[in-house]
Amino acid sequence: MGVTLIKNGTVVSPTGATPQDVLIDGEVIVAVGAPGYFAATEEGADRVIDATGKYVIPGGVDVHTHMELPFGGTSASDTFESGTIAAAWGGVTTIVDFAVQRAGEDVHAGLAEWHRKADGNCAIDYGFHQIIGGVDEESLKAMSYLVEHEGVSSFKMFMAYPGVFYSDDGQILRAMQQAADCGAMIMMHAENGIAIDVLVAQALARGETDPRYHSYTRPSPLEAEATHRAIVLSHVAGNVPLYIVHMSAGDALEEVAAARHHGRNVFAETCPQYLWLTLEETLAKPGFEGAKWVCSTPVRSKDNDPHWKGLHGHGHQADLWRGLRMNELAVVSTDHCPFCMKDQKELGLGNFAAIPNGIGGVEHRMELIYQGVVAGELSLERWVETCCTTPARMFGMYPRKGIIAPGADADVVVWDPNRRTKIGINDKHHMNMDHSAYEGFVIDGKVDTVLSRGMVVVENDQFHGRTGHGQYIKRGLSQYLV
Ligand code: DUC
Ligand code: ZN
Ligand code: ZN
Repeated sequence: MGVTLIKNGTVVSPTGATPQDVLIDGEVIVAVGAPGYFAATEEGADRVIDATGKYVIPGGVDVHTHMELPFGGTSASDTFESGTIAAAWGGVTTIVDFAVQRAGEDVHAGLAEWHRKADGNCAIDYGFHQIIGGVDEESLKAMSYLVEHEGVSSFKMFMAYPGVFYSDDGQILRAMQQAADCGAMIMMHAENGIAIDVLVAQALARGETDPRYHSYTRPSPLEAEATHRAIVLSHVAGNVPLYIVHMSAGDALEEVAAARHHGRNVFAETCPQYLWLTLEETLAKPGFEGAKWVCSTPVRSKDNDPHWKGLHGHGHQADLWRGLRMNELAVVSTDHCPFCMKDQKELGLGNFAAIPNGIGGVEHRMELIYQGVVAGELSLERWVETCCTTPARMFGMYPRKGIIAPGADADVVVWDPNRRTKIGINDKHHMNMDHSAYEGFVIDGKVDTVLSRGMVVVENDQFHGRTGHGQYIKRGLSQYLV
């Protein structure tokens, strides 16, 4: 790989956008200097990337993906190989995926299974969170072991999906106490799954089987209520750091904002689907097409959820964009959980509750949130902060990941604001899916060049990476706590 110089670009960090040159030696950024400062080095450099008129940003960090997740009677359609290649195409250089443990299963075996799936198969670096789907003495002990020895410092729990991943309040409290004890973060899928199951059964009994009922039976107050309950439990458990995943609703966001106002270590992420997609334009399409957008938490109504008008009378999306600006939402991830329509989503023909839950988006997060910058929803700095820097800090990977700085891994994206990206199955689309959730979206910007630990993996609209280049990242504790 040798020495790489990226010159004439504008380096963007959470604190500003400044003209700077970036010098890379091997896998690491060794210096960042004023434009022209490395001119003497240029001749001996192995590669010079001219970033004139372009932004130079840290590689994207997507801390919520599900490659090869067995779920809903099938498995997420991206392997670690196809999913990390698609991620690289989208300017993502680190993912954190979820190893799985269910009730009665061994946590160590679950983690080993995820290593088996990923090792040698990733094009970019990766880490793991651990899902705790069964709380017992063994799994509690394993949590501390994983933090200390395995580089897994965050544990996802579910207040939804009874009979699959669900934990009751007592089990959640117990796991939170364990996390508080070992310094870990609890990640929470906050939806009241017991109440949702009642609404689902009632809808099906009325013959309401179309995909749109997936959202109607998961109304936002049940997300807000679960968010509130998780916050209370985390307080009682000794103020364990709590991170609410895939937040979709303004009323849930209010709960996080209130906790943060009280100085609590309560955080939340949202995902592009909640910022850009609406029930009316996706799930509610005629026939079965809406199945493409069945995910949980659900895509919500534009402005008149039948159960909830939107906190400020303007629907949820405006609340979420504001939350991102205000740091009530600290991170944008994707919850990348792709399923094809054929043979996968089709399992729910005639029964929305049997449609595998998930949307694929790992390739498009940087693009879709950049479009928020173009639309005036977010600053350039905040784009980088929510998609690169904070995810790295939140989950113990900083400053190796998430920043352009001496000593950091040379995970770098050159971003061209003067070109466009057309998303769609016959346009930009590298995920292993037979459709795109963002078909027809046009982005006023484009991934130009992507480096993963100094290696050029995307350049000139070509993939130059290598399966197996990606390394496992042993993570430390969160570096984002107040
Ligand atoms: N939500 C999804 O949409 N898919 C996987 C799991 C989840 O919580
Ligand atoms: Zn979830
Ligand atoms: Zn998820």
